[in-house]
Amino acid sequence: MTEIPTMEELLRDAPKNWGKWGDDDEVGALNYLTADEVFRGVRHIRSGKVFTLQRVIGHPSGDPVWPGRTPAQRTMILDESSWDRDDAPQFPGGLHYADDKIDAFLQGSTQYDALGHVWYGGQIWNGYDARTTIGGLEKASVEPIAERGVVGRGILLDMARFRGKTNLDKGETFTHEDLMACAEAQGTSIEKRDILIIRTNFLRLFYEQGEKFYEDFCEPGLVYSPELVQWFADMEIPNLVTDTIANEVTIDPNHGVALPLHCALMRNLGVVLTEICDLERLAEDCAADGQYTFLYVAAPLKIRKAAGSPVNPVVIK
Ligand code: UVW
Repeated sequence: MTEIPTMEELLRDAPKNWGKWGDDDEVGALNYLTADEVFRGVRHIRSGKVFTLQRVIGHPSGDPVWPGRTPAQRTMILDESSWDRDDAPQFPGGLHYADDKIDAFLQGSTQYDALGHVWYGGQIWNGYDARTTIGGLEKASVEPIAERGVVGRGILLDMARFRGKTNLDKGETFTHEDLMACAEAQGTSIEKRDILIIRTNFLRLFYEQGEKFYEDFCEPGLVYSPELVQWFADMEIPNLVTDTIANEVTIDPNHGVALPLHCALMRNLGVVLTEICDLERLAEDCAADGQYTFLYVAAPLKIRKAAGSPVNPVVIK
């Protein structure tokens, strides 16, 4: 077997947007989403139909997470059974209420990754020292993304439907050229600065298979090539949104490296990644009315120093 290259070797000549938006930038390619991009998205609202893209937390069949993470746990703190207890708080007038909390990986449900979420070679997005992640991200955390919000023209690329499948298979790959062909088959085209929303419906298998889903874990998705990375740079793609856990084929079949696009897109170009979305209702509607472009709006939570945040993105058609 040929030797697996390091990320540094693989991405030695890869393009970078470091410094493009200043030495102190923390939101990367989201800078492309100017007011003009907001209006371009708004011009694609036709019917006023609204779709939310978050997967429910607490699905009866469990919640899909990246191996090693655990699904969010919700705990009831106060409910109707609590108020007879001696230690229950008392409020004048007989007020009772329900309280609960969740213990959750910030990347353990539909989520925005901060630009400082992945790195190699000791540097994160914009060249910041990776040691700034110790104890919490001092640079390129999710907070600046949450502060600015994400609004622009979204385009659904229904790769599962394009390939005539219910869902893409384990390890199945596609390229930027496939995305363009998919858009064309849908009667549209990918434009510069579009927010790309890719449907594989792969997580259907998680709900069907449970723990077996993690055997030989390899999600389908975009596959690394220098041409694909250059295309993302040239197209000024601000945000890549998918319905898989990690937005790209888990192990690049050509080099054996795990998640190289996280590094090439997020760390080097500042493309923001959004994962674990539920695109089913939106995809059904797009197939029915033939409208695959729309206004996309998302705001992760403002969590200081966090590497990611849960989110419920909204699409308006
Ligand atoms: C990793 O980067 C490991 O996971 P994700 O981007 O899916 O949160």
